[in-house]
Amino acid sequence: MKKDKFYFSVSTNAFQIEGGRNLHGRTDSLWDWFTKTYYHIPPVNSTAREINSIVEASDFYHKYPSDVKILSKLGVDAFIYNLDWARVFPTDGTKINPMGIQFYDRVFSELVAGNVKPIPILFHWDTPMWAEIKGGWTNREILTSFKNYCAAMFKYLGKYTDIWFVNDENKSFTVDGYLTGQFPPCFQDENAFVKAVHHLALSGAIAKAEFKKAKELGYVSPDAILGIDDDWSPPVIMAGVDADQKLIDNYNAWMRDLWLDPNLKGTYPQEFLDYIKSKKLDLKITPADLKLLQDNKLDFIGWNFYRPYFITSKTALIPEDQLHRPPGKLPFGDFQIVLPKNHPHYTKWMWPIAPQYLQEGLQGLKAKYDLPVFIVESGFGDFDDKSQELICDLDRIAYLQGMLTEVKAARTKDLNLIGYSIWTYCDIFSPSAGYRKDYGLVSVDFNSPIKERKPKLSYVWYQQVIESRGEDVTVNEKLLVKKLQELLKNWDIFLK
Ligand code: BGP
Repeated sequence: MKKDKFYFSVSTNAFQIEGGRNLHGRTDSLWDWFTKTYYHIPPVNSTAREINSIVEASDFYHKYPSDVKILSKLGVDAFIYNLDWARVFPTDGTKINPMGIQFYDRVFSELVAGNVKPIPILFHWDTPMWAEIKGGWTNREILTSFKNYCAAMFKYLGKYTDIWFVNDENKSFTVDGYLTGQFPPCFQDENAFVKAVHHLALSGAIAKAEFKKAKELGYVSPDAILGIDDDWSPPVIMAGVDADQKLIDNYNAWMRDLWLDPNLKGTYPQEFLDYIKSKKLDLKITPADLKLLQDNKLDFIGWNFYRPYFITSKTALIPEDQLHRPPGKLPFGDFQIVLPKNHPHYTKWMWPIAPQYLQEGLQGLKAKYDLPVFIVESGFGDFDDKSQELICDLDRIAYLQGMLTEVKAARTKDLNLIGYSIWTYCDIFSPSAGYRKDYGLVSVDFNSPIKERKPKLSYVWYQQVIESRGEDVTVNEKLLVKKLQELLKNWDIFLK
């Protein structure tokens, strides 16, 4: 990987963008089961757009030739892409689907031809159903299948890139999939939770062992790097509540260390080990497991930074009129997450807007791990008005301007930041809000049979930022509108 190269990037995820869910040998993943089973009808107070299936999603499966051209035109250095395990291994942990490999081979070769580095992520929540019916991540057997999957992806795609991740947000997948039950596989089972956490940590070590073999076999370049990704939201004690380092440490043990330490240090935070013991949970972390982790540490950190979390102790009684909603409690830790009314900026989905914690987060990661950090996800979910000829997503630009201003400052300091990737390239299926929540720099008309693509104002703004290599983060609306009008006038048929 090129030293002191900084990557401006965008990221996305197979089950949210690809569609083509039943084509060319592919079979269902957890997210096909979940979206088919729990057909979302928007809640009464929701915005208007229907949420429906991911059978087509943004149809990247057919549209990728246009998308690669649009990415190349945007000028990004990289495209972070969460791969679809079930497309490549549709029936079991051994039989490879040639058309699954062929799809990703085509996408990656076109990206490289367009000067965009593909940065693959191997697993992002979408366990293949053939694995799930055998217990999925609660069953250690999945690790043999995952090993084969890693080996195949490094073999067939290793020539296209020297930056890889094993996972994207094991925390969201396990907490929401095995504790709160909000996301698939929709369990509320602490035994299942701790097993999934541990087996996912081991999957990172197994991926690294396969990565080393792939280097020996010449499938992957010797200086390629393999990372672990997590969505740590830096904790902020709610204003007016006493500072409490013990509370901060407890929060970080559960919301950062548990998801990074096993694969970067080969250890678990004591809070997790105590939790298993005190609840008499059915998980044995053997010395051999710890040795596997220690012998196969990952190389760098993927950080999904959208927002900080405002917190208080779990027992604090905060007057209801100071919060937008009742505190959010997790079934572990001594903290609760709050939405203080005295914080001025939130998104429509009540995600705090506070880019100033980007540098604080980098300082925290440097102090703890001192490894390169690639911001893998960071973006603004909104309900864009797509009825207009020009989609002037000024709120998204304001959010991104805040983030890229912090990125610009962070890069003048020794904070190990090697890349910043916007979530997301184009409008896609949102796990929490279906097609009602837009994150794209490029709009997708989900009602058009060809899922037509059209650049938003934020696309033109990010083009400007990248052209200046991150120096010019100003927002001149008139100029941006003019540029967007120009771009749309020549929006080539092959880009639609
Ligand atoms: C992250 C996920 C992404 C994306 C993002 C936005 O946690 O890794 O896949 O979904 O959140 O979330 P949402 O679309 O639910 O707002």
